[in-house]
Amino acid sequence: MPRRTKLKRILKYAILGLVHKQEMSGYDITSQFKQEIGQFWSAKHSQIYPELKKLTEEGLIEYRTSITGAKLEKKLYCITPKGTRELTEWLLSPKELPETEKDAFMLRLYFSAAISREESKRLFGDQMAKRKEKLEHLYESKQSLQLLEEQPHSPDSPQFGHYLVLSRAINREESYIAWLEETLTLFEES
Ligand code: FER
Repeated sequence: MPRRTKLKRILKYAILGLVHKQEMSGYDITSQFKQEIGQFWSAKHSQIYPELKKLTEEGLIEYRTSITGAKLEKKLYCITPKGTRELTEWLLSPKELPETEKDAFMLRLYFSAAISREESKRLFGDQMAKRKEKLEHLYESKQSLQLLEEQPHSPDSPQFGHYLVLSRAINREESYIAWLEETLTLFEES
């Protein structure tokens, strides 16, 4: 129960962060959760619209209505000064370390005495292939970021935050793969 409240609160800041960057429709915001942000912080379509309504009622965001077609209206949201204050307050108040993320692969390893060495090796091989695929995707994202801007690694770049999240993900996956490779050699040796 407390966990759910916490997640909802974080969604609030994710939305504030997005509309702080630029004016966005509900659809734009949902798309962001399907693409970039969704890679490390997922949110469902069904959570986003109620949160937008709530944030509007709280005066943290506001919208103007834009007419796009003959009858099509869409709401374009932007952050209010009060919303910006809450966003920056959240950015500046780091909390305790979150619980270690659930990892089903770790759980399988923990109990792997129940399967044969060959089967364990297959489990590792499968994990390695998936991690390598993820790493490839991350490298591609990093390349796109560099195409967008020459110096995303500069703290002055508007893409710097994106670059940091991406470089941390690459660092994590490279290290994970190195550990998988190292562990596979243990299977070969004994
Ligand atoms: C992105 C592509 C992938 C991105 C983040 C990720 C921030 C993945 C992050 C992770 O696995 O932690 O464009 O942008």
